[in-house]
Amino acid sequence: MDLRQGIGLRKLGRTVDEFQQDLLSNLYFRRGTTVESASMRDAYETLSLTVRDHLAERRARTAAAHYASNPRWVYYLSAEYLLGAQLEQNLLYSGTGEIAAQAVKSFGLTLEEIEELDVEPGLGNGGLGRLAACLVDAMATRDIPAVGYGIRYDFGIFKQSLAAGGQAEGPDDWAFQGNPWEFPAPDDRQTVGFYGHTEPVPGSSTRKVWVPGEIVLGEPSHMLVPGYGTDTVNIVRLWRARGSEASFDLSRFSAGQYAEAVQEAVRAENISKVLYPDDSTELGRELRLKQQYFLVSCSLRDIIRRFRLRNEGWDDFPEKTVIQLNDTHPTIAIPELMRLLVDEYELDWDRAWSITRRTFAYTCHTLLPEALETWPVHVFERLLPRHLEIIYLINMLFLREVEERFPGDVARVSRMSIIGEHPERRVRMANLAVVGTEAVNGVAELHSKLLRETVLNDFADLWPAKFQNVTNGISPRRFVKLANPRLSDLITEGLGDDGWLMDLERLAELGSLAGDASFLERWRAIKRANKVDLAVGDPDSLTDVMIKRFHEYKRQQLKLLHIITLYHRIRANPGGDWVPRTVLFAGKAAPAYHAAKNIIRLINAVGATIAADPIVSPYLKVVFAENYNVSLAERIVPAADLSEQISLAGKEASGTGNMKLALNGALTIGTLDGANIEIRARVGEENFFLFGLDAFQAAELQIAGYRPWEHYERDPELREALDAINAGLFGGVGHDVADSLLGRDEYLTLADYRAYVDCQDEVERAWRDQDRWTRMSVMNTANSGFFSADRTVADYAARIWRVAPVPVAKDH
Ligand code: 26W
Repeated sequence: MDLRQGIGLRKLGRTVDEFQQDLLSNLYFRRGTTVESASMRDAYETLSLTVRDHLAERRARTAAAHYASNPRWVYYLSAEYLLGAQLEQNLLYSGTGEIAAQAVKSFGLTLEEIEELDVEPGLGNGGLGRLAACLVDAMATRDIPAVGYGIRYDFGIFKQSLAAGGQAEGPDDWAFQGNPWEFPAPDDRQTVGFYGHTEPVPGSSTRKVWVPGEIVLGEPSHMLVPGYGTDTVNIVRLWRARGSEASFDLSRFSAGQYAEAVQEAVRAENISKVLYPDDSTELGRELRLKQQYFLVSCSLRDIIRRFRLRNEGWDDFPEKTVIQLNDTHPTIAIPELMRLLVDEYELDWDRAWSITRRTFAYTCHTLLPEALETWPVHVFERLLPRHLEIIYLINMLFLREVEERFPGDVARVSRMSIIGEHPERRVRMANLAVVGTEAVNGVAELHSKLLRETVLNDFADLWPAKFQNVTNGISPRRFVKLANPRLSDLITEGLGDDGWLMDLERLAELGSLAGDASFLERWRAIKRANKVDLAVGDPDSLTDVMIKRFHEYKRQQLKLLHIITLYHRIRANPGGDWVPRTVLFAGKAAPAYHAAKNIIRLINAVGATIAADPIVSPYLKVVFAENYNVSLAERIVPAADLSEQISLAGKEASGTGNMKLALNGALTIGTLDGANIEIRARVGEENFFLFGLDAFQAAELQIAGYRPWEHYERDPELREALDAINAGLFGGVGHDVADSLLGRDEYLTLADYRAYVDCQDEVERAWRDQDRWTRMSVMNTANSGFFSADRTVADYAARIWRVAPVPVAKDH
């Protein structure tokens, strides 16, 4: 029996009876209890462990295949992962869904009631974190050897609740009851240093010894990332900070100084205590940089440990390793690899730099200047003194290259410098990321174009070939198959098999059914049934959905102005033939982002006013679904008729909610921003509701001088809406929102108001012809196959990672 190949392992139940046996033995042997005294928690843990075993068995064969083939690895470094609830996914990916349902039934339970206990690890804020989860899912599905590295925050994204219509935040102790989906691996602990000073190394001009002032431990635990329709199971390895053994001061404890005795351990654990809930504004908190370095230091040591298991010389390192930086958050990895290669492995600087540059790639996920991270030099000096020295040397050699290429162009040199001088000396992480990587990509065509032409233009001039685009994608398994089983079954029936789940462009074949009346009837019935399940409003009303983080550039405030306009129109003509509409908002605002929180408060105030209005409420309903997360998205997306993607053109890097909604047959009303442009190009202009300024026009208007007041004066409906807010019509709430719109209106909300409202009238005209609407809906799903994360990963693999799939032998 060759255990290394994992062959000959105890067979896992594949029949209902065998699965029942496995459940019982796990209840006894791993939960230490019996059926009689088992709790629902026991049922959840037992079922999870039983399903996990199926994936772990595949994991063993995957690890064996990867070890044998010594492949080129993709390491995805991300400060955030929004993995979603695991049980339902793993039942699907392990192919045990049916037998599990039967087996638990024999214990008088249903999968649905057990899944209630399946919390989702909310280890992310929004788009960036969820994209990371979709990409690691697609890497496994494409048999790409990969590891996702992240931080195991004790507290994830805050729990949102509404208090008096405003957002209240509560701690998210997601693993309070434990987490059956992770494998702690304390034996792979790493040590991480902070603070301290550096000392020269006699005889070396580049090497230094760093003497940290503080040491913490990084303890990993990994979660399995199964591929769909394949036996590959990759992992996500999440690091948790622990105090070193010596961190507990027994003498102080026995002296009764209990808090002091544990303060060092607490200080250490604070590093991975909580996720920073900001998704667009860098706060520059030192603890955040500590988190980023903690993630990077642990991960690079683990990557090097894995490399040296199968490889000798360092020159192979960039051949066997590609590290993708998910935005600038893990960029400190570049000077950290230099420190390890030069200081610890004693490579000379140039060789180390050549290895480092060829190892890393950087994905930028934003265009907002305030989201581009820069750290005060004095913070770096204190926290990471050796890294600052290395950054200075990298910068000096880099600027020499710039001066050679653009002689005398002092302004360009200071723009490109990794160190910004004014108003204070700061380390520009985006500049460092571009200088220290082989490839830089945006996440949608417009975004990548704007990166090349604006934010990173100087670098694109210097290294044009380095800049790429890889348009985002989503996992069709989670956001179609699991979220919308009714639609998935109809698609599989229409296409003849479920191969589309791994080859999403096959959805195009649905186009031929768009003219089939009975198919359209069933398509419409499924949407209605999903709306009944969601139960937020009249299932026959137009379900108008805006689900995403709150930010002024995403313009939830514009949707609000439309709602108030409808309110006035209906009150002005109570008997009118109005299209019943349910507007559903969901999303969190960063706790310190007061302008966004004011918009949430006004949405709920307007919703309450409408609900209490006997004239309007029969036609219009505004709902705010609390605590938006991956699981809630899976419930809302299948029930949406209209997808709101109304950001100011040039601001939304890509969007991924737009893709999920289009794939589930929602029609998009949107601007020419991010991936909206590519969605419209693929689904057809006739199947997309376009409005507003494009990115060029918006920039022009801001340069030319924008006076929002003029739109107020010129447009009576707009004036009526803003006056209503200022008159306190909605519970006296919203003055701050109205003031900012009539003041700066930084995101041209008033400039796009008229075009948006007129476009919404177009939407209503289309909705009145349900056959036409349903055909448009089918064409959206049919032509959105491009937005599969599998295609996104195939693009990264071909153009940036240059990796090949490693097949995993099927189980004998
Ligand atoms: C420094 C604080 C901070 C934290 C997170 C700044 C910026 C971020 C993220 C980059 C914000 C984010 O999630 N960006 C979103 O990334 C998605 C995936 O690529 C895109 O689809 C969205 O358009 C983009 O807003």
